[in-house]
Amino acid sequence: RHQQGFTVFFTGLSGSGKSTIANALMTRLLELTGRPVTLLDGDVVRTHLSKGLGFSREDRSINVRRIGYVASEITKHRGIAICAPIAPYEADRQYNRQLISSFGGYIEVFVDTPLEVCEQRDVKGLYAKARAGIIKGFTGIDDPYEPPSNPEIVCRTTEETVEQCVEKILAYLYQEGYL
Ligand code: GGZ
Repeated sequence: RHQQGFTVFFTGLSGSGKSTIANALMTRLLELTGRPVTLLDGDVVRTHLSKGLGFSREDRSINVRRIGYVASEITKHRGIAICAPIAPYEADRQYNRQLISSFGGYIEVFVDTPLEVCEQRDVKGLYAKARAGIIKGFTGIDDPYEPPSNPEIVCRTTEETVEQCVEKILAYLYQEGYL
């Protein structure tokens, strides 16, 4: 069978839970499909693919579009890509959506965790540094996050567990014929 490739593109604030859900989704997709799954996570991308880029509007845009380009190649060759950058700008997400959709599925997942919750969690202590002015231009504090206007799926991590978010995404993928 020649199944279509697809990309699950997570977007949300730092500490929203993107990486956690993305990793759990990858595990489930590997179990269920046996197909190759490529995870393009923020940290790994910025140490390799986007090494040297910072967090200006321009650099974030380049970073997010590079991720989109790699995901589009994977999707074109019938693979499965999972991306999990903040991707704060609607224009970059729309650009990726158009590019990836021309080769296969594009499923945008908005991890809609309120800023207050991300800040309370502050797993890496970055929000505290941003509040103290040690980090400048931190998303949600003194840099913008434009919420997606047309995501396929919204995950509310204050109301749903990681497993429930993953099951919701899998149900959508079955429903749309990607699995
Ligand atoms: C936002 C920053 C910043 C600034 C460093 N703003 O919790 P993390 O650490 O692992 O997730 C954040 C990550 C964001 O990188 P992305 O490539 O996902 O961002 S974007 O899509 O906007 O290009 C955070 C860390 O990098 N980090 N400085 N100023 N996050």
